[in-house]
Amino acid sequence: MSIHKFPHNFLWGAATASYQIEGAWNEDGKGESIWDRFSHTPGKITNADTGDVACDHYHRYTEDIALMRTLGLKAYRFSTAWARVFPSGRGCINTKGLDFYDRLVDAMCAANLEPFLTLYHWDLPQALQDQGGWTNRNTAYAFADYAAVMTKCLGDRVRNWTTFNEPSVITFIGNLTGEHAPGIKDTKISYQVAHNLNVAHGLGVQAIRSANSKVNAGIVLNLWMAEPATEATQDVEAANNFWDVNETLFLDPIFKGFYPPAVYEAIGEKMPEIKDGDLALIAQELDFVGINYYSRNVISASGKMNKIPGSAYTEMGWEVCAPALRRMLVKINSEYKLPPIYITENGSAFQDTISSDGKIHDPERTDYLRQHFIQTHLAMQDGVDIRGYMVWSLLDNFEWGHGFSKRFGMVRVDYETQKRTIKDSGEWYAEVIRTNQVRE
Ligand code: GCO
Repeated sequence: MSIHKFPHNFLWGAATASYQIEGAWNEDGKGESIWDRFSHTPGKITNADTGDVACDHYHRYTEDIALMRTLGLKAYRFSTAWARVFPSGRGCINTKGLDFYDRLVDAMCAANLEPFLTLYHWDLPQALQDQGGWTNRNTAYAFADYAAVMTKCLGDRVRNWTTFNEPSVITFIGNLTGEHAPGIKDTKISYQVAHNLNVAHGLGVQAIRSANSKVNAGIVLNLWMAEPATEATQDVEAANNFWDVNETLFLDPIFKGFYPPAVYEAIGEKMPEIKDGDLALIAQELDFVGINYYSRNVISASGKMNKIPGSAYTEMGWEVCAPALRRMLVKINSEYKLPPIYITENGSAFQDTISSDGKIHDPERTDYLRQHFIQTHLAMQDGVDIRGYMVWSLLDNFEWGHGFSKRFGMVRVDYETQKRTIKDSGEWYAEVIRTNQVRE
């Protein structure tokens, strides 16, 4: 049995997001967000679930940080709710909202947790959406103002700042398929949103650095490796083109300073309006990049394959394919000049049951993590500079359109009682962190 030993300072952590865990949706002066509006709209969320209460983290954060200490986490990736600090998106600051994050960060520091703060994990203030949201370039400037205030307030304790979580999901699930807030279904709008998010990222990095030049600035991108169904030329070409059109919309402008030709060819007259200077603004040098990985897309000349014979699948219907994580990391490491990488999300949803001993035995979730940790270690041996790993997720939480029906947590949340129970996968992860190694 081989053992994968990680570097001594490898940062093992877990990730969450504000709307998915905080609750207190309209408490202490918080403004409405697009996810409050979306989840309150009938027909949008499974079982009509909302994030109104979620994991009640707003009130239970000290208990949750104690859980992180029990697991021995070294880092915690969380996001701040823009509308809790700027109820209208810009202008007057809600000091109670800022105070919450001040207390939360203090509690992380007291627990020796390295904070990784994401400024935008999808919960735009509704007041800004009412003015066009991300289709309106002015939202990018409001984002920069929000970034500056947060960095001024927390930058003395938070060293790692992420502008956006998964801009491609914001773009396409929120503005093309409409399955996420704000529920728009328009191709041209979605590409203008993508560009405005890129611009907001550039402005946000500048704002973070001007507020505190000592902090690290980055972005979190979700990348699904595109792989050919067979080695046939037409499948290989289809897979390469699928990646070039779908996975480069943020990677290329941020790390190469231009949109790739494949995107221009694919969307033609739907290309967004790009102002002079935008591309240089977007390509701010970054201190780190977060990569979220869950699975891959298998592509043939006739399109994306839905089911791969012989593969296991999670509750989300995502193929379990850990080797594709390694292949994707090696690919981007060879094609881009990247800063140090953190795996900022990786995890799996499986049906959990509480056994007679009160435990949650979740071997599939443990094995999913084991496989992906091993592939990450192999990628590091291939020369990819990976500094840490944030498991998605610490807690079961509000899984967007799926509501509470999908459980990703290493800690189970009983949403009726808010009781937390560490699952076997959490116990296993604690041992990985303690020993800093993974056994095959
Ligand atoms: C994402 C988001 C998370 C999700 C998780 C499971 O990557 O989609 O960052 O908020 O909950 O990935 O889908």
